Amino acid sequence: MDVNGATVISGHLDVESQRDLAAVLRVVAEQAPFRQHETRFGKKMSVRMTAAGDFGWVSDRRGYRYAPVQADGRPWPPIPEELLVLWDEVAGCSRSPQCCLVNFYGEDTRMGLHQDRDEQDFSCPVLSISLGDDALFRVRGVERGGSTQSVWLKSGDVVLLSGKSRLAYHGIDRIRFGSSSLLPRHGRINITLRVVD
Ligand code: MD6
Ligand code: FE
Repeated sequence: MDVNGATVISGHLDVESQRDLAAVLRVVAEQAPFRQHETRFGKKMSVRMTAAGDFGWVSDRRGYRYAPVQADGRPWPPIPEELLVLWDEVAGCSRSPQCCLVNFYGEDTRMGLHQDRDEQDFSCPVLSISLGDDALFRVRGVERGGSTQSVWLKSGDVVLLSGKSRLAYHGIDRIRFGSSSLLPRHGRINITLRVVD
């Protein structure tokens, strides 16, 4: 499905793969705990984040940036094999992902409209995977004055921002807390894979 240029592959992962991914992410979170970052304005973001790969993504009063190590100096854990396989299947990119960002959305968590443009090579897509509760995903058209289109993302859906839509503004307006039973305490996990440098 095309949503203002974003490719939404509904139901790409079956429930078993979703459970496997949730389990490998628990291992990632043991080595790199979820954190609620501050923005440069000193406000806490509502999403909780962690990462795997050569780079993670951090934000604090100095602003946001990719970082090769965690705040405590430990390296980020490796990107789980399952995700590297998924990238090879659907990304259509010869380079391997260097950052796997993991966002956790609890009740009343949202993500404002933003562009993913801190990477060097926009010919590589950003691939996202949704796990857990449904989320209202909004994408703005890339044409001048483009209007926004929204879609409810469900657990197991995959989204690709590539080509013309690579720099499209997008965000999460809200989640339907408790709509999925994949995660024991509900909420939503979004995984994004990207090539950074
Ligand atoms: C989310 N997704 O689904 C937020 N970015 O929670 C993103 O910010 C995103 O879905 C780049 C490409 C695909 C995405
Ligand atoms: Fe994004």
